[in-house]
Amino acid sequence: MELFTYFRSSAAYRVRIALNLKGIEHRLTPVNLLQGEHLGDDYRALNPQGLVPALKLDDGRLLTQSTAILEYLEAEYPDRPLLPADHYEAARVRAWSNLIACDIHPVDNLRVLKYLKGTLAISDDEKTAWYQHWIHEGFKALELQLAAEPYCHGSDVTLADLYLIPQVYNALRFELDMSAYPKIHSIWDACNALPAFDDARPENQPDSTI
Ligand SMILES: N[C@@H](CCC(=O)N[C@@H](CS)C(=O)NCC(=O)O)C(=O)O
Repeated sequence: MELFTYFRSSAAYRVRIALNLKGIEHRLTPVNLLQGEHLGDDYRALNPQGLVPALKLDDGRLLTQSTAILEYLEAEYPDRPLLPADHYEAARVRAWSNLIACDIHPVDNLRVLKYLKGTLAISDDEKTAWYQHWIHEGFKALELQLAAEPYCHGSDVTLADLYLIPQVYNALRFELDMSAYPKIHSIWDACNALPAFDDARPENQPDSTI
């Protein structure tokens, strides 16, 4: 498989972790968001939305949207499950994942920040305040719900961890005060101790120095 990725893309980071955890052979093809490669014709031919990630399967078929990609990988490679077998517990894990994917990530995305800064002319401080506000809103609710022993749902890594860790990376990058989120912080430490997560970290990507 070929994953179109950008080292700091949290949506691509989720998929990188899943590919590692499930032991799926793949190669990474960087798409430089800062240079606008995702908006060019070549990449839009793969994903007309102009967003990373995109996943090219071995037979050439393409998938977009990280949540759809993760669902596909979960269905095709069930040996290392990322959802609890119990349907209620699986729905809780999906709820935490959606809290991040639907309620935090989209409003803090690069194109939103560019619009706020470029079109609406907000200051850098206002941009940071916006960014941190939406993470705090989500993390406050997550902190109350997560098991954190040692992962989001307890003793097994689940999809929720794949969504949380990239979001914490973003939070730390924007110097968010994490002191109110001890559970989230301990999950961050526990996950990063696993090779599948460590290998997927932005700083360990081939395009991190470009
Ligand atoms: N819902 C999409 C979001 C994808 C997304 O927003 N990717 C970001 C990077 S994390 C991106 O490509 N941003 C480019 C931009 O905002 O211009 C998914 O989960 O795949």
